[in-house]
Amino acid sequence: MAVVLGELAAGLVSPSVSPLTAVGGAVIDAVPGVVKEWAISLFGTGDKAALLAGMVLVIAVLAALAGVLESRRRLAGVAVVAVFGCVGLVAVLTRAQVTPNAVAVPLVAAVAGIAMLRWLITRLDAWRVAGDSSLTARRSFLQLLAGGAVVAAVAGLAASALRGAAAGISEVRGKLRLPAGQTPAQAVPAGAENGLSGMEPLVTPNPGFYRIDTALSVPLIDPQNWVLKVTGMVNREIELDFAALLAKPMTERHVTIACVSNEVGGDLIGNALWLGWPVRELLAMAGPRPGADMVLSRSSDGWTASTPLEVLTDSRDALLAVGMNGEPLPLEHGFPVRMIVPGLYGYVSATKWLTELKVTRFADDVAYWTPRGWTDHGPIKTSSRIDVPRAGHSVPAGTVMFGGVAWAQHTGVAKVELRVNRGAWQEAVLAAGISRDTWYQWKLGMELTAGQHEIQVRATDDTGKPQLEERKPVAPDGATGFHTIRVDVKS
Ligand SMILES: Nc1nc2c(c(=O)[nH]1)N[C@H]1C(S)=C(S)[C@@H](COP(=O)(O)O)O[C@H]1N2
Ligand SMILES: [Mo]
Repeated sequence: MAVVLGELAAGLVSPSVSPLTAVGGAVIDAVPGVVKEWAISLFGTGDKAALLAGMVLVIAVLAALAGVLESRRRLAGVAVVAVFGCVGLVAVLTRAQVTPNAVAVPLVAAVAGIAMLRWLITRLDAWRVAGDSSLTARRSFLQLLAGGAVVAAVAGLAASALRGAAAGISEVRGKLRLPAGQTPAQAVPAGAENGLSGMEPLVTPNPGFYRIDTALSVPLIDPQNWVLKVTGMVNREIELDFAALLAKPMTERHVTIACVSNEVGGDLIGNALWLGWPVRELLAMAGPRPGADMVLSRSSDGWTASTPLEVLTDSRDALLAVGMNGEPLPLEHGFPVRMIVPGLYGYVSATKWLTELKVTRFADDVAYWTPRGWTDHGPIKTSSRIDVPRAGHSVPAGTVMFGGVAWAQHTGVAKVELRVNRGAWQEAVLAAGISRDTWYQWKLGMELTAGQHEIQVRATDDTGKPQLEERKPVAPDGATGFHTIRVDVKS
């Protein structure tokens, strides 16, 4: 009941941070990289739901513990609830979005929890003294228990309705009209899709786009209140609001972004049509000072990424993106503004809910993941994936069609090859790419006899560099190895 009242109070006075999301956020920040990797590999994009379920379980156990302790010894259970409230308070204080109001919330929750615990124990004691036969004593305890449950349920509904004020931001987003790209996207060439059934779409639809971030609740930013600050080693600090950003000449680009936690053959990668203003234009207005070599981008919830200044100022069209596949950014993909940088993993470039660009040096500043076991630079590694047929499926003997994707962002894919049971490499038919910043589809028909076969794929980039064969884990800078599947060929 205390936790739910806390969420309700937060919804009323500090929507940006609640005790539950603060504790969850602090857990996410505190767990070692290996645990994060393990969570992502086990739960994938359901990692946040899994964390919340775990927290509910821990809260239930603590509540039971507080009850048992308090019924044995006065104030022992109260102490558990008080410590629990302090944990919430400390977590709230560590959040970037903390406000004076937010600090009061865990205190209110703890006081409510302690009061409820004391009432319950008093009535339980009265029931004990009166003896099991006393129906009134028993009823009085059970009524309070049921009352608490009802309060918690109603408060929970109210809190989620307030959270639905997210709906307010959704509505603002729904009404937003984005300008057309003055520099339109490259046309998707004919034959960019290999035509095999079972392939992922060449351009990933927004609802199916992978989501990875440390935000337990999606930051809700009204574009009216959004400003981007350019700070640090610049000749002129800049503040840009949303209307000013939308008035800039926009560029549209297909870019395939990927997560450094993507395992070989994994699905933490997607290709979208992004609309935005090139970051280099904004940086040119600010005028980076000599010696600067990095831009530390920051989100409204305090997450940061370190991107080489050079990559943001060269001709690759790193964008301050406002649009994704013809719509404003979805809330969970960074509404209203995020960065999209061709060629770099998301953790060093793709800051969602963007609020600040600090021009600085790698020697002076570190980004969120750097002290957690990941490198400060993160170019995407050339890789490839087999999507058809699905691993483990059986297919009839004869010509078996294989298909998949390959990527070498900002360099381009030159060729894709497959081999059966570690035999000779056979070159696949590479479809036309949209650009070197996007993935390419490929296909290859191979004659296979009945039995189990191991199929591997590798891509070679446009400079002639083949994808690395050595199997390496995702930390510290991205997995390597060949995607390997087994197919069962039936005679
Ligand atoms: N604010 C914020 N931006 C973030 C992150 C984050 O945790 N917080 N995660 C990054 C990582 S690790 C990746 S892979 C991409 C994923 O972008 P997507 O969720 O839109 O696919 O966002 C990046 N931007
Ligand atoms: Mo990522």
